[in-house]
Amino acid sequence: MSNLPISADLIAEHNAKGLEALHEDYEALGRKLARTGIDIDAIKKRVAGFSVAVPSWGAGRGGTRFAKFPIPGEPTNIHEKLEDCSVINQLSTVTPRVSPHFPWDKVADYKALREEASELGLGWDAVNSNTFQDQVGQAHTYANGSLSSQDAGARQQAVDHNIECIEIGQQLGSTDLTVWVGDGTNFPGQQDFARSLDRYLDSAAQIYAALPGDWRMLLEHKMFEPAFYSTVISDWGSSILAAQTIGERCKCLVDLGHHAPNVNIEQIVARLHRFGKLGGFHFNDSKYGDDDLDSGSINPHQLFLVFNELAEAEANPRDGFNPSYMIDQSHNVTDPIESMLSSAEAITACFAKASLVDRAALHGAQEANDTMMAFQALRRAYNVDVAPILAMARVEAGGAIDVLAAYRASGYRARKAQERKPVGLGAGIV
Ligand code: LRH
Ligand code: MN
Repeated sequence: MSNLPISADLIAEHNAKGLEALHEDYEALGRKLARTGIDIDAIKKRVAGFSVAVPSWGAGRGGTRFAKFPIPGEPTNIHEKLEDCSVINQLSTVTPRVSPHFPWDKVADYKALREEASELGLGWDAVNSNTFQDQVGQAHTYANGSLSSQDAGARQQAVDHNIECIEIGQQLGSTDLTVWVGDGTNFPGQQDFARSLDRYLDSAAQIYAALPGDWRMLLEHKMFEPAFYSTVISDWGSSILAAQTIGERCKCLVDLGHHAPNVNIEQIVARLHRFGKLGGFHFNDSKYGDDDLDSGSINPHQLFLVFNELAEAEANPRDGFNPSYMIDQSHNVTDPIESMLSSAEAITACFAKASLVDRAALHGAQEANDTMMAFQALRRAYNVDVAPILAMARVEAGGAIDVLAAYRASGYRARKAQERKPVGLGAGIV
């Protein structure tokens, strides 16, 4: 890691101002937790082992169909995106992997890209295919779908693209392929639900057949958008049935924003784990649709309850517990680096709070139908301010006590605004 964008001196200088206060807060919290039999250092150790991947496409400003408002110094290619992802990991110490998207992140030499990322202290998480946009010169359009299209040429093209993503991922050291398709309809009658699903299953089986032995295929369900009447893989039910049909190493990925408002997502997590199909997450938050807002910014309690189910699943792994944790957000009004720093903190905080739950007390109250004490077992953990634990784990790993203050003190974005070419006005996700 010889090419880190933020100087270690700057981080040390920043931390020096807050270290005494941090130790004070940490010891005070340690005494409080010890009174309930919790060893704060054990929780810090768990937090130090936690990590979440960042999306390459989240490093740039996102947009909506109406507009996108670029910021000076935002990245315009995968090389600049990796640099920004390295800043996030340097300061937070919990985002050491990048989840790429193809063809958005296409380069000529993936071995060199892997080396470049490694120099920046980064590895790779799941690769994402893209059969929801037509590329220039593409033989078959995805306008009528991709893996489920009634056009055999489009299906084969989509299968080939996913297999190409696997081959790229192998060069990068990834072992997961995330498959999200926007396939669906806008009118009743436009397509037959059963036949379009069967075409999807047939295409997905061909991708699965090309999966290396140590790889997983993660199916990402989504209720709507870009289709607004029906979506082929619209919910966890369609996803788990497809994953069970396709194969053992085909799992389900839960993007928090892909559900109707008020859906009990934490119960979906418990169900997917129960049947050995919990493959991973795209963390974000939303109030209405697939808003791709910052994780924990709208409904932090839901994020905590998701991590509470993950803690239960980890304690009861059945036939395996290895979900991929990834962020998937669209940063339309903030500096993307600041949003991912803030989101990584919110996600790690929920992981830490879920680790504080007294599971014996919870299970005992559940068995005794003591509803209030069962709820209080969760609420007590949720109410703990775990910030000193996260900051101490960060400092010990070379990160910043206050990630946003350190980032702003670095003047990184202003520096990039001098170096990088300006991004044109536009619309859409990237
Ligand atoms: C679809 C989605 C999917 C990605 C895309 C960028 O809404 O969540 O995970 O491919 O966003
Ligand atoms: Mn997603």
